[in-house]
Amino acid sequence: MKIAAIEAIPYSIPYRHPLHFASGSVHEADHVLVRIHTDEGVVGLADTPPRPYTYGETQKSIVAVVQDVFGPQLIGVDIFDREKIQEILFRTIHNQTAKGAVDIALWDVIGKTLGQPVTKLLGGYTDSLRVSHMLGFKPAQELLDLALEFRETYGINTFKLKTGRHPLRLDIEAARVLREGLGEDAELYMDANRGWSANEAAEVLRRTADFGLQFLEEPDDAREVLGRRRLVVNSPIPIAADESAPNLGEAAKEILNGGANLLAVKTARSGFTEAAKIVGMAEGMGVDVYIGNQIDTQVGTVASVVFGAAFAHTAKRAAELSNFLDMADDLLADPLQIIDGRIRVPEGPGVGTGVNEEKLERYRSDR
Ligand code: MUC
Ligand code: MG
Repeated sequence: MKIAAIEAIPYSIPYRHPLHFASGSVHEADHVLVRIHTDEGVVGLADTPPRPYTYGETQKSIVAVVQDVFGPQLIGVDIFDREKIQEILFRTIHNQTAKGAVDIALWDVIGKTLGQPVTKLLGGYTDSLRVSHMLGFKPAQELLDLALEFRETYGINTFKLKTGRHPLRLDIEAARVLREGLGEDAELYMDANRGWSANEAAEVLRRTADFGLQFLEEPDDAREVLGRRRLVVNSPIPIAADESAPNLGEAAKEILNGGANLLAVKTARSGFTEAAKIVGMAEGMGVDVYIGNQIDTQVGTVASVVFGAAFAHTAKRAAELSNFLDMADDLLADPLQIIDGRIRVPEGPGVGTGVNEEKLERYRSDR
């Protein structure tokens, strides 16, 4: 069975609650839906979030690279020749999320063709994941009110606090208010999106030592190698790499360089194929991972659930799966539900990323 056509459809859905963080903000999901058609009429789908501040991609660049670069090389290739497809995709450097979406859409095609859920083809470890919710920049009391509301409504008790503003005045205060208000049982960690210097991060770690934080993600710019290494060596909690480890090679380098001792794995930027390699590499090096969020829609989140639930190593920790709740609407045909703080993997064949066609018509911006 061969790839017959690849579509890259730009669309835009507003956010009810915009998300602000140290490296940018998101007011609307101006994403790209990738659709791959086979010569036998099977269609695979995946969502692509442009994150210019993280990967340098834009909605237009994603559409262009999928349609003009990947499309012509992939048409005619057998859907099961996965290694050949990887070689074609990785001939082009960068374009992380565009490659990720093509890979996930192809897995969707494979699952649908075989009549199997992709989560089982990947590993089939479990049927649901525990959810962690990402809290953007807001005054401390508003953050606590929101976290309490999420706990009450969805049973979520793990929160990632976006930091990287003013470390002493805003970030530490927000963490303190959350810990006091949520109590000892809540899992809490911080992500500064490179907003601090290594010294500021060290100061935050000293002052939050008794807050029971689980880990600290991307505190500073990992390219400042010695500062980052010093942090990792001296930190009482793991230092996680997110945007400093966007692919297999960089993830390996960060661990070997001593720039991180925990890894965020994001299907949006790694697809399933590269993400699985990152997980295997991390496991072999004794490094924990967790499923991160690329500010995903429900379509993107389903892919994270499918992948995260497939492996023991990714299912261990709570996964960042709930930021679609901030969106005004979504394309996913069967809306996701968070019950008792967990999301279940879809049961049907493929990835489960089927979209509502009427909504796609309404939100697509290429007509
Ligand atoms: C995260 O963990 O950093 C914010 C920017 C981005 O690219 O992803 C998000 C979440
Ligand atoms: Mg991050």
